[in-house]
Amino acid sequence: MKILVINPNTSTAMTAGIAAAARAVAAPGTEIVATQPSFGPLSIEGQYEEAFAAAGVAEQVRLHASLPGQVQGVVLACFGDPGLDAAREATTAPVLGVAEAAFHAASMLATGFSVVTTMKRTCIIAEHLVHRYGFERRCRGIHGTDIPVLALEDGGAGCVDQIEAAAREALARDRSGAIVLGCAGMAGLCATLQQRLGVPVVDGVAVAVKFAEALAALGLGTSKLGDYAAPLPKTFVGWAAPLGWAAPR
Ligand code: 2AL
Repeated sequence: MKILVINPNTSTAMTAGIAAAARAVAAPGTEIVATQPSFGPLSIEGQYEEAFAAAGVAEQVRLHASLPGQVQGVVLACFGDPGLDAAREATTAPVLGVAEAAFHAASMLATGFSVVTTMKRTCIIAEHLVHRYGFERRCRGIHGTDIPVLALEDGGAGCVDQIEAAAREALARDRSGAIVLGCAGMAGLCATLQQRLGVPVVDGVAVAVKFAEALAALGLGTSKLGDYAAPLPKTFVGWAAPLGWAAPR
């Protein structure tokens, strides 16, 4: 099966790191196709940037996943899950956001989890996601490290001690049993952190790939009944003109 992994930011180094993390967990018969938007911010650390990232996700889904059977799963590899609902309208494949997938996985591994993320300002965005997905009773804290996303571009080895320290403090302060990594750029650090911390450390990229594989293998895709129905055929203007939904699709 083919899984489209979209890095919603435009850092090609981060796309490569996310692709490697996805391929490391993918089943032998799974092809990972990693991509990123053709426009938008190099990293996503606020809501202005996230607005562009959501449009970039819609662009990539339209280009690579909007025809029936084109891919069997889609993973959005940014912790804000930008454009998740738009992506689900635009494809019949299952679409997994890394935050939503990580919250589900962590909730099956511990009664409560803590999120350790990048810039402190993104904590409120993550908090909105916790509410949106209904994980208020499982998420016991969201902790910013003020590590810039692009410091994780090369895999983030230089940041691992700081993330470990924040995770230790979170586990103790929140009385949590698991850590959710709050940035797709942290994917390559997951095994090291789990080994050091001795608790489940959940990287959303890995669990989203495995959930996508499982749903696709079960023949499950995004519902087209209701608000995830395909977009209406419509003319788009300006730079988005090629991305409008065409009638025969
Ligand atoms: C992210 C992420 O995963 N990628 C990105 O550019 N920003 N999220 C975050 N909380 O830093």
